[in-house]
Amino acid sequence: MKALTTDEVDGYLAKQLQNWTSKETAINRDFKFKTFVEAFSFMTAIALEVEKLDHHPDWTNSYNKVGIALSTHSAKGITQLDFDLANKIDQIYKKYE
Ligand code: H2B
Repeated sequence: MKALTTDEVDGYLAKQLQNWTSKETAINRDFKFKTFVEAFSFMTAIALEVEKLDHHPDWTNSYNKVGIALSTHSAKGITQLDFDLANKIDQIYKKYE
């Protein structure tokens, strides 16, 4: 899959994914939870989805915080797959908000 241009990425973020920002070659969002268990449960739900999609996040976890960066390693940039996954992750997060 082909990497999107900066303009394409910025356009998509402005119109459809306002909670995400682009930095270098990834789109990013930070999530916060009440507890570590909630944060880890969120990560577990995402893990099951990304295995099905065969598209995986780069992420960090510190107690009740999860930071997610999405990029398509094989394309060395951001592709439609990253936006699809970001939408899925936002859907999953709704259960915790
Ligand atoms: N995830 C991401 N984010 N980018 C990739 O290029 C990628 C992946 N490639 N998950 C997949 C796995 C590939 O390595 C396997 C072999 O399909």
